[in-house]
Amino acid sequence: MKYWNPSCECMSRDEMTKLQTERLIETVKRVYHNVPLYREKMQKKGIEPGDIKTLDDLKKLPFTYKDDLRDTYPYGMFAAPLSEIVRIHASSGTTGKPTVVGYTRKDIDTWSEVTARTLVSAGADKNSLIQVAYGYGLFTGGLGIHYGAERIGASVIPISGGNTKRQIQIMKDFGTTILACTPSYALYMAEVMEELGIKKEDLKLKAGVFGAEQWSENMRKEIEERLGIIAIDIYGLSEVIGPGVSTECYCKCGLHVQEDHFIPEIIDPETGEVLPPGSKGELVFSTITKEGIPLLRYRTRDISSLNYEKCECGRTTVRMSKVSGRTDDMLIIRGVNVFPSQIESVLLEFGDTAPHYLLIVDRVDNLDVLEIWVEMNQQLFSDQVKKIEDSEKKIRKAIEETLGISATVKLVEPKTIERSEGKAKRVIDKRKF
Ligand code: DLL
Repeated sequence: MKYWNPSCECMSRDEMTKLQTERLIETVKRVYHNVPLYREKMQKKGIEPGDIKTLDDLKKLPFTYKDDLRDTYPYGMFAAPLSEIVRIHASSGTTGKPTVVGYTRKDIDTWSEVTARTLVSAGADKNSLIQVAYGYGLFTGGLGIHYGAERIGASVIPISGGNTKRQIQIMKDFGTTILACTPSYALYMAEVMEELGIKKEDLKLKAGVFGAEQWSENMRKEIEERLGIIAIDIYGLSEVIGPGVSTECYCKCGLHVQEDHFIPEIIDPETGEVLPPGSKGELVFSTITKEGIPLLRYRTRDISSLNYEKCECGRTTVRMSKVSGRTDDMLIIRGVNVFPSQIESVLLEFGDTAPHYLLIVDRVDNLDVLEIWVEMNQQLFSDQVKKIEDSEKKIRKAIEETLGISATVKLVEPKTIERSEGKAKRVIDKRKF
C-alpha cells in the first residue's frame, strides 16, 4: 500500500487551496463564536469572521501562544462543550500548569486518519505488527499512534515506554515489524539488544516511526544500521493534535504536512512576518478541521522551512524540513518537554537553595541525562554533609514528582555558578543533534 488516502495526500494544489479556504472560514467562525479569547483577539485587530475570504487572509489573523492555553487553563480555549469532548490530553506548559487539549469524537477520527497516513508512509499495512513504545497517558504519543495503527487494521502491541529488556523480548517473540518510539529510545534499545546478544537478523523489524524530539541525520544512520530498518521522522504537537501533523515518506526529504487538516506557515519569530517558501523560521499551524480545540496560527517555536515542490513519492502535500531547533528554551529530555522555568519553580520551593542554577543535559549510552547544579545558601553550606545530601534527595524527588523526569541534583557552594550580566545561561546541552 503506497498511500492511505491518495485523494487527500495527492490532491492538486488548486483543490487543496479550495478545501483549505472553506475549512479555514468555518474554523474562524467557530472560534469567534465559541472561544472568548479568540473573539477578543480578533476584535483587538479589528477583524470579523467575514474578513477571512482567502488563504491570503490568514496573515490577518492573530497568533496563538502556549501562554494563551495556560492563561485559560484548563478548558478556556475549548470550542466545544465538555459533553462533546471524549478525550483529554496534556503537555508541559512554561510554568507548572500543563497545556490541556480536548478531542471530540470527530477529532479522534481525524487523528486516527492522520496517524494512519503516517504509518502507511513508513510502509505499514494491515499485516504489520506495530509496537507502540511511546508513552500512553496524558502524552499524545502512545494513544495517537495506537488509533492510527488500528485504523489501518494492523496489529497493535500497546507496550508503552520503558522496561527495555521486555520490549526487546516481545519485539523478537511477537515478530514486531514496526517500532514506534522516540529516536533516542530506539538507539538505547539497539544497545540493550547487543548486550543481550540479540542480533538485528533475529528480529522481523522493517521500519521505525520516530519523533517527539529532535534528531539528526547521523542518528538516523546509526539507528538504521544497528536495527536494520528504515527510520522515518514523524512530527506533531499536542496543541495541534499530537503525532500525525507531518511525516516523512520513504524519500526522507522533508515531512509531508497533512495540509487538509493543518495549514503551516513559516514566520520570522521576531517580527511575526510570513516568510516565503524555503526560508528558515518559526513554524506556525492553523488547524482547520478540529472541533475540541481549534487553534489559529499557533506558534510552535520549532524551527523549520517549507517546500511546495512535488515529492518523488507522488504526494503533493507541502513538506517541512526536519526540525532543526527551537526559538525558546524548551528542552526535550527522554521525550518529556521541560522548561527551565519549571525546574526553577521547584528549586525555589526549597528554602535552603539560592536562585542560581545550571542544567546540564547530556546523552550517555544513548539516554538523555539531566544534572541540576544549584547553589545552597550560606546556612545549609555550614551544615553537616548529611543535611546537604538529604536536601539533594528531597529536590530530586520533587523534580521527579512534578516533571516526571529523573535528574541528578548537585548542591554546590554559594557563589560558584557563573553570574551573567545579560540573559542568564542556565542550560548546557551537550547532546549532538
Ligand atoms: O511530542 C507529539 C508526538 C508524539 C510527535 C510522538 C511525534 C511522535 P508534545 O509533547 O506536545 O507532542 O511535544 C511537541 O515536540 O513542538 C517539537 O518541539 C517536538 N517534536 C515533536 N516531534 C518532533 C520531531 C509530541 N519529529 C514538541 N522532530 C514539538 C523534532 C519534534 N522535534
